[in-house]
Amino acid sequence: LPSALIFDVDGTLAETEELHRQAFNATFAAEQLPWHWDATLYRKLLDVTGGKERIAHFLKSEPDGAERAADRIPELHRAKTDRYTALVAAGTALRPGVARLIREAKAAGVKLGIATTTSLPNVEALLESSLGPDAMALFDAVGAGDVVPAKKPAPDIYLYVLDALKLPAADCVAFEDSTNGVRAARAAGLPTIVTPGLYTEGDDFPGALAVLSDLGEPDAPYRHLAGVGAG
Ligand code: XBP
Ligand code: MG
Repeated sequence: LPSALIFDVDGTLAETEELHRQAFNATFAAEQLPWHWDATLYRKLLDVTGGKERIAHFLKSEPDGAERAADRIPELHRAKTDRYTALVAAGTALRPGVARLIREAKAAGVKLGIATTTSLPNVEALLESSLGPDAMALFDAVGAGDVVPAKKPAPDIYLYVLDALKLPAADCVAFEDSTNGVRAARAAGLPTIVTPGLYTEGDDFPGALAVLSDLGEPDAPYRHLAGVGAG
């Protein structure tokens, strides 16, 4: 077995990206900003990871929006995080097989990590609403948001988590749903299993160990983990 499983959050643990989109749009509307991100535009905007970075990138294509709002990004993003955590706390299901994999890895003494570009309050809200109030304690290392300066596809967040786990990349497995995520994990040296989701179906995942519809098939994770790790 691998020594640790390291999970991406959005799209991998749960289909949260629609809730992020909703939270961004509700925040723009509440602030009387004339922006609305439909699903087609949002899919393109996901090329830029991180909510603050995503807004800044969007503003480059808004001729008069840029000057008006650029200095308000941190404030807008805080309001978006408040909206998103409230949406998630109302109840969000994990993707098939995720809870079982976490539970069985824990029981087998395999360590667990989180490596995400999303903000820490969002991770806590998702995990506590889906796995219970003590969910964060299941994880031996959590890397989220601005804890590293360069977000995915840079490897930094995965290197941060590996450093916290004190494990070599080759002994661990990363779980991702996006091209940016796979690039980050592979650049950190991690074998990476991909479960594409709503916003990443049909994308390319160069270097992935396996691309699976989800982790729900009884044998799926173990079939692909069998040859990986320190054993
Ligand atoms: C996905 C992202 C995040 C979220 C928004 O992260 O790109 O930016 O869309 O989160 P991952 P914030 O799949 O790596 O978890 O607004 O909190 O940045
Ligand atoms: Mg993701």
